[in-house]
Amino acid sequence: MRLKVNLNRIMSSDKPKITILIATGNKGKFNEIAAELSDLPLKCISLKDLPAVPECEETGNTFMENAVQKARYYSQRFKLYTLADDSGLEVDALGGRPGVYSARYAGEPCDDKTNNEKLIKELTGVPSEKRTARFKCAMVLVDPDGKILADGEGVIEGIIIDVARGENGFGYDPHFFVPELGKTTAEISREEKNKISHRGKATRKLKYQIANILSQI
Ligand code: ITT
Repeated sequence: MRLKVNLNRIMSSDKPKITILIATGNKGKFNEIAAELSDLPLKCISLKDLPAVPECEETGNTFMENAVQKARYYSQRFKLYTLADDSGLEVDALGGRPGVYSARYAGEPCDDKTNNEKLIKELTGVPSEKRTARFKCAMVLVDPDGKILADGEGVIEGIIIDVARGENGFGYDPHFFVPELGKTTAEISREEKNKISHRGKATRKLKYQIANILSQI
């Protein structure tokens, strides 16, 4: 209850209280996270607003390990409050792959197109009832010294379809079909995706923690 009161008060204040670096090189991710946080008194900036630095290595075995690694790396570089997410697709028929390797599934160099082509090729002959999959997202906010202030995870279940559908979103969205919607996550708006997606769920978990932090500033 106390958290709710704080959240309402915080949301009604329009002057940014802190700047948060959303540390991702992925524009689709940035837009989804910034939209979800847009009613908090924060200034969200991206890596594109800052001088270029070498990309963070991602050597963790879990999404959360990688999210923490990215957030700490960029917070230490820029001395800013930093939010990072690590996310990916787990496909049951592929033993959970591509998982933490989702961004580079097709090997280097790769992009959404080559990653999707590899995914569909690997699922050749797998019937639709065995094409169950999920997007997972782990997200963390650290302070300028790398101390974890907030964290959260989110999941969305779906099925991988062969033929791409929709123009929105990014990554594997055109092949990720959500049975309850009868649509892929590329066929819905950013607002609709945020309501149900792994990233939307993780961002909302952080949002309440961030609002609480802001209420004390
Ligand atoms: P940063 O590390 O710079 O944040 P990235 O794209 O490399 O950007 P990840 O390492 O977290 O990010 O890899 C996530 C990959 O998983 C992403 O590139 C997509 O291929 C896939 N993915 C994650 N969330 C997705 C979503 O909402 N829709 C479609 N594909 C998604």
